Amino acid sequence: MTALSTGESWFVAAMVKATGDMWSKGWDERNGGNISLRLADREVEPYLPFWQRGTAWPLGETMAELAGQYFLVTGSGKYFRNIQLDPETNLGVIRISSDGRTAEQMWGYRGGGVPTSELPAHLKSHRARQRQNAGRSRVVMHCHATNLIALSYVLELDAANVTRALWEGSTECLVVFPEGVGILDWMVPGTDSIGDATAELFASHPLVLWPYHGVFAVGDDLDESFGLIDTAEKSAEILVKVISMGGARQTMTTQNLVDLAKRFAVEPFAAAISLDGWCLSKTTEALASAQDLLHVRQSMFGR
Ligand code: 2HA
Ligand code: ZN
Repeated sequence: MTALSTGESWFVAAMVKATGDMWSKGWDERNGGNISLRLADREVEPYLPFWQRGTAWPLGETMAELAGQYFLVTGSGKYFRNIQLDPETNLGVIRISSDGRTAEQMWGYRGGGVPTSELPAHLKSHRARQRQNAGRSRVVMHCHATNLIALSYVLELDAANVTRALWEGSTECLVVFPEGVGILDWMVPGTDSIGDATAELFASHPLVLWPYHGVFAVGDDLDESFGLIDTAEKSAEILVKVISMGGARQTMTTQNLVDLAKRFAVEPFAAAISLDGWCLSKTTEALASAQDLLHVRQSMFGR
């Protein structure tokens, strides 16, 4: 039997393309970002004779529902910009053991690598989506999209408000992510708790914002999850420019958004469509007016 090279598989090629594009976008500095892609049994079958079960990493929580599933996952501490140079060192395939307690190394992570530190968030999110759509969502993608992170410092951090802002930032947004963006409080990354909180939000949103950190997306494939982040990030960039130019002087109305949803037959996130625009964080406004007062006092009284 001639050896079938996993490095030349469609799934490794697709991951190389996605991570290279994400690096080029500036979303994945250093070892920032991580991706998991679920592989169907029929897709791994031709490669199984050439894989060898290696290290078994214990999972924080038993994942019985994912038992026997295969995932292509970026390696912990690995740089997206290097994946194209050496996929077998920077990526790996894991199989969730039959008892759901460990992730077994099947391919990759050459030289002692391990799967991403965000593996709990990935696996819990896959599980949540599988409960919902019988496994159609095969990708969980995380990165440090610059403008989405920047917005998390100024927008009122509420799912409806952030969603509404992004919808108004660009006309295609409501059509691309009608279910809106979920948002967490700031939490320590790489933990079971942030994984649980993220997975819970994926039950109702395809995008989840981690304030001051980055964004998570789920999608049927790498193109879809990349496209979701790309669209939201583009809108965030526009909003950053608009806010930097002193704020919007005109924008889409609620009726415009309703008409858009009707034309493209999507059901928009009710809490966001019922808002009358979006707002900056009250804390920021309070801080800004306190600073203004201070400036007035300083200019009037010299102290
Ligand atoms: O993989 O992005 O959140 C590094 C990270 C952790
Ligand atoms: Zn991160």
